[in-house]
Amino acid sequence: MLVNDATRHATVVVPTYNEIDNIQRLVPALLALACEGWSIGVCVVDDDSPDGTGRWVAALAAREPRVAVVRRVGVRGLGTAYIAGMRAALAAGSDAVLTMDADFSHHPRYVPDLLAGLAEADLVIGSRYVPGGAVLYPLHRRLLSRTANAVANRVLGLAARDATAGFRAYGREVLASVPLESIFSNGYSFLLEMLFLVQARGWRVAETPITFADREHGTSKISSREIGRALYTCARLGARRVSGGRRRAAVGSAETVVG
Ligand SMILES: Nc1nc2c(ncn2[C@@H]2O[C@H](COP(=O)(O)OP(=O)(O)O)[C@@H](O)[C@H]2O)c(=O)[nH]1
Ligand SMILES: [Mg+2]
Repeated sequence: MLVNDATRHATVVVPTYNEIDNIQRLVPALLALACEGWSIGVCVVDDDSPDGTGRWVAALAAREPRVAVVRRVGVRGLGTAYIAGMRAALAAGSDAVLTMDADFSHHPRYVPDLLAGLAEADLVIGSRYVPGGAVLYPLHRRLLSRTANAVANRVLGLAARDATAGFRAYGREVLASVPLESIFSNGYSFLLEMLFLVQARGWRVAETPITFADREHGTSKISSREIGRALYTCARLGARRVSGGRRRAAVGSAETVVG
């Protein structure tokens, strides 16, 4: 990863598992973006994709300094992939870290909006559910997403309307403040837990509208097990929220409960 001192640097972390047809178009599209005041790099975190995604990115990274790849063997998991990419981006000195799917559900054209949002917020979410946002998605996935958000907002008190969105921009300080190694959730509930921890620390969270399209190539890796895990995450963090509230009331303090 190349970090230019003159402008602020943003790294886009893209977790991949069997995304060869998407990644070959996504990385060039990200590198071609013009974002005022920012230079852009990409860090792909690949879990030994059988279709050669990691190999292709590694070959590109060997000749393109704005591209990095983390190749993991013998592990799978979206949450730990995000963490590996975030750590690599922070270690490279990035001022902002974005996360997005490889599959063009999260279109690169919104990256400048997410980065611009960091002027006023510490975490910016590319949101389907704020005015101007939209979802081009099959009905069952829309229902699943809406339900997950409704539960997350109620149980966890998350303020964002799209709390499960993986299209995000984090300021460096926000990520540095969260004990990434202590995040319990893997898979999709990682996103809920991350937002919960960011909000608990009092960071400013904003949403910018995006139109979310169905993936262009390949297949979704979401499984019914993930849905069960997300519900478990809500219950676990919800219980922590309630007991934290009781603790606060007992000591009569208004301080933010951390973690
Ligand atoms: N490294 C890694 N990436 C993953 C894993 N599971 C999913 N991904 C990637 O994470 C992103 C989101 O997954 P996706 O299948 O698009 O989920 P959906 O958008 O909810 O259907 C995609 O870029 C996937 O390739 C995993 O176990 N490891
Ligand atoms: Mg996707």
